[in-house]
Amino acid sequence: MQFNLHYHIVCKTIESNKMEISIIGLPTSGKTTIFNALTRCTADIKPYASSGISTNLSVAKVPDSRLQELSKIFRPKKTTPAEVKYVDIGGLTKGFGKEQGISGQLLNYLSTSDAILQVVRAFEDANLPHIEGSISPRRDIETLDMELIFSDLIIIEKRLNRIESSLKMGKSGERDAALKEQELLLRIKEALDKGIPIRLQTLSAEEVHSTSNYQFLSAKPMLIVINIGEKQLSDAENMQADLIKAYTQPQIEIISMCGELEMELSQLGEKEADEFRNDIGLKEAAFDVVIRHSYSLLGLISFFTVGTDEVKAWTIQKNTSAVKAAGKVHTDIERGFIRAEVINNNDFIKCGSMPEARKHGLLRLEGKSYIIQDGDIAHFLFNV
Ligand SMILES: Nc1nc2c(ncn2[C@@H]2O[C@H](COP(=O)(O)OP(=O)(O)OP(=O)(O)O)[C@@H](O)[C@H]2O)c(=O)[nH]1
Ligand SMILES: [Mg+2]
Repeated sequence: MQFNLHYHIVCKTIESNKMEISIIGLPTSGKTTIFNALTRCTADIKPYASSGISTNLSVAKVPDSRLQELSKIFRPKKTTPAEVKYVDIGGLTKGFGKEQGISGQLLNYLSTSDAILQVVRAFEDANLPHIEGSISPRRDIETLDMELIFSDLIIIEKRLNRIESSLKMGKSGERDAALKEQELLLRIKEALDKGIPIRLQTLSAEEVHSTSNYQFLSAKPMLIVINIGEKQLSDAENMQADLIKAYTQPQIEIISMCGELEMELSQLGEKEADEFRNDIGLKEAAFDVVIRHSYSLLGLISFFTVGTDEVKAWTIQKNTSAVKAAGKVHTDIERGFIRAEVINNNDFIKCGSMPEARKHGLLRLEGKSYIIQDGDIAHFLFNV
């Protein structure tokens, strides 16, 4: 079976209803600027590279017009969007993974996040020299990949040393498993040594599963954001298309945005920002685009629960069954699951109320194994 990490990486998300995305990139690529744009925060932006690891953390609500529509109909006491946690990791220098490997707090953030958002600098600014002395998004993507690969190599080497010692100790019961793991790690290491990230290596489903605990960075889903200057807006699509051509890989998506402009817009009122975007021909706000790509990268969809108390968006992995989705709402509901009443939100919004939807036969009764679709409204019937 081909390499596919989706399942393992998003299981944490399924439990927490909150996707976690770490923002990394070379110094002064605009990470904090983009973090502010995505979270409407006002973290400090400095016209020089920060020194020492610093982090900004913020939870952003996932914008979803379907949820807003449903809320208008039900007028609930509470409307709860899905959430995404962004972590902006500053102060990385070239070679950050080379000296001791990515370690401590930084490795914690990166390895526990569901996806990595890599900011790549394309904007020109003579007053703010790039650490390499020139602007080259391709080179920077490759540099960062090498850092991720290097970090994975360090983890593998440590583990191989441990396996070696335990084999010498010769506990026979564990020998077979240790030998198998050793063989797999050596194979992954050999490819990493050649500069091949794990996302491009061919591993069986079982092998992916057995290495999922290591949270290898070069296997994580990654959204690459090309940070362009305002003057490059007209050329953004071409630049993006060229990079997509060069980096079509599993687990990677590439978008571009003007970080500085998006940060300014994120501080405006919604209407004002929309008008501004219209004027300069931008179709969608950066935080909408990033969320949409993150969902698709991680294979996630949303479903809704509705009522006069609360209208809520839930994040689940594609191909989740009704009984598992119910378990996300409450474990009791999963345990005592009888049926789900399901309707697509578009159909519901057209009808305007549940009785009307029922009258038109649009409310379906589904069993445990029904696969929840993006935008479904589900009401779970259960008995415990
Ligand atoms: N012209 C231009 N400047 C930008 C853009 N995005 C960021 N900058 C500038 O680049 C500098 C660094 O931006 P930050 O967002 O702090 O960059 P960073 O990647 O967080 O930097 P470190 O945390 O120090 O690694 C600031 O002076 C920003 O104003 C952009 O899209 N266009
Ligand atoms: Mg920063």
